[in-house]
Amino acid sequence: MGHILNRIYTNFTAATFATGNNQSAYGLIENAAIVIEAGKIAWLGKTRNLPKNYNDFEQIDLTGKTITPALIDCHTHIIYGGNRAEEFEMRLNGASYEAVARAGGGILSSVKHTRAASEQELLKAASKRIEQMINEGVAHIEIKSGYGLDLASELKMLRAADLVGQQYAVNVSKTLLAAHAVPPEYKDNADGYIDHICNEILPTAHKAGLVDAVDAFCEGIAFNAKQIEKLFAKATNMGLPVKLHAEQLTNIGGTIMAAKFNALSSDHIEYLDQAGVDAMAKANMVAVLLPAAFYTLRETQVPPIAALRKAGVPIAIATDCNPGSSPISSPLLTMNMACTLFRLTPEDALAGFTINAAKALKIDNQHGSLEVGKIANLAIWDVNHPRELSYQIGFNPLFERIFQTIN
Ligand code: DI6
Ligand code: FE
Repeated sequence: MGHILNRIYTNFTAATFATGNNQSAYGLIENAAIVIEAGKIAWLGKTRNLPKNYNDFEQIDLTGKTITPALIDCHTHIIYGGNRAEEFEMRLNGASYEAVARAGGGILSSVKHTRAASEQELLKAASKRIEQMINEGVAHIEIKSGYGLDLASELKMLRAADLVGQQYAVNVSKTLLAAHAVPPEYKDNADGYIDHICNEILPTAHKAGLVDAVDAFCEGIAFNAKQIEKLFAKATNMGLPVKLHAEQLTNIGGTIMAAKFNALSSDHIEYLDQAGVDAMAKANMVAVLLPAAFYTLRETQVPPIAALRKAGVPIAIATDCNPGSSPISSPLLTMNMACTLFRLTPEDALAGFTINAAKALKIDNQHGSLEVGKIANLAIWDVNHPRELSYQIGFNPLFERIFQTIN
């Protein structure tokens, strides 16, 4: 890992994902060179065309290696207290859903442990997961709250997320997901809890500078579209972008509602229909697919990928790192799952963790592709071709991650 202000790399394969005249798969450039100047990409092209005016820059030969944009995980719940290994084991020993719930399992188990932990304890609990992501070339993580479900605990989670960005060489986007589940204090009163989020949690968290976006879980077991619409109206009035967990288990109209607010993304969307796809395209939303949650829950309904492609909706992929439905900290394994379970191509999977993830977080003006003027956050891999990143399982070929401390 290094932060590098001025340097030249030569003789590698570049997966640029650049828009414009390079329309080859991956935006591939073979025998590429890149000039990093003041932490940004100053030049990129064939090594033989390298301009002479950077003669005083250190130059490093990367023959046999591949450079991609540093990875971006655009959907995680990486901060939480405790874990759910016990209920995982209980279920595999034959315990029913009710038995697990009676033993205190499920989201509310994570809520209990998250409420009991201090900010520092939450950070420490997440450290191995964050290090794993960084070791796989991640430079930007989106982190959601949603295991606090009260004012103090939601703020604590967001502050812990903030600390991740301060204490690790990684950028963080903070998302308020107070509308993740109905807390015990509001049992049978989801409307009352939504009001509490609108009137207390959201304004306080926003005032503290802790909210980059607002998310919610639209599902029979969480909140309906009408309840979330109220929250999204409030967020939009405050100038905050919204995004949604939608159509994961059923279709209750979440994405169509979110599109009315020009949401950044709709995430999961296994049960999205054509009208939902059309609404996403019209609202310039990104589809965030979460194959590790699909895998863990042993789902069978695959997201409508052909329809999304046809409508031109960009597809991002993310880990959904969380203690219940997606206990994974590996973007590379997630990319493999996207290919094997969803039949995405290796190019789609890598685009999903770079340029399209950047679009889902609205950071694509500075991140997500190798293009002149963008910040030089790079992943250098010990592979000959970017397709190898999705192909190998349980294998991490990262050679070096370049992370700039500029913004
Ligand atoms: N969808 C999910 O699959 C997770 N949250 C969400 O909104 C479940 C999170 C958990 O079980 O802790
Ligand atoms: Fe999630």
